[in-house]
Amino acid sequence: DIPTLSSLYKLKRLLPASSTVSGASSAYNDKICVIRTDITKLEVDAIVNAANESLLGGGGVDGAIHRAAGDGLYYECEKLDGCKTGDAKITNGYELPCKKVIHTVGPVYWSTKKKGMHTGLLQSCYRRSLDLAAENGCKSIAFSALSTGVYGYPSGEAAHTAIGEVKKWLDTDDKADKLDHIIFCNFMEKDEDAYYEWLPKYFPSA
Ligand code: AR6
Repeated sequence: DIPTLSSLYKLKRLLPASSTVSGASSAYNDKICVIRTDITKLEVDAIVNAANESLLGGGGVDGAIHRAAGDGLYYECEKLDGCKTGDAKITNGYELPCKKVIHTVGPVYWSTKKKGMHTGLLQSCYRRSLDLAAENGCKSIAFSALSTGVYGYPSGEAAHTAIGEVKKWLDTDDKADKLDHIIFCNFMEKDEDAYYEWLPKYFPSA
């Protein structure tokens, strides 16, 4: 399947002028996009952080988001009383170019897999994040590849679960028409490759 590039123009408008959208970036059905870039640079309404239960920052994308957002984000997170795995909480974006940050806590792959809970928890992260975005007036949301770094989720399995759950939400949720752009923002090539494999299976090119 060759993905359509019909809404690459729209996607570029969501990015700062200085950033480049590589030719490999693709847009699906005008609503779903996959890109590879630093999520802290995106001028979208909401970016989704792969946080931990403390919500007080860490390494990986969480560290990058807290560094770029500045202390204001930390102080707001301190008041949130943490977040359970599979759940999500929303804050302002502070010095980030996005308006809101949705902090969700993905499952640690091996420990949750032993209990057969990994898929349900990762699905819940995507669903809760989409709910919060729609409930808070966000029209565009960019997801980092939740749980695929320190938390050890295999890229292909994570992409399959992420895309499947987003598709299900779009097909069934009353709030689905509130979101105009859902962007899967990867950082590593292996994760981007997984999205190219799975996206056309759920969102065939128009
Ligand atoms: N922009 C976009 N994606 C990024 C960026 C970035 N700037 N930096 C890393 N990634 P991880 P997890 C990708 O480890 O597995 C933290 O310490 C990265 O390549 O950030 O959910 C938290 O505090 C990977 O694909 O999150 C938790 O303790 C994806 O982001 C723990 O790590 C997620 O990798 C959460 O682990």
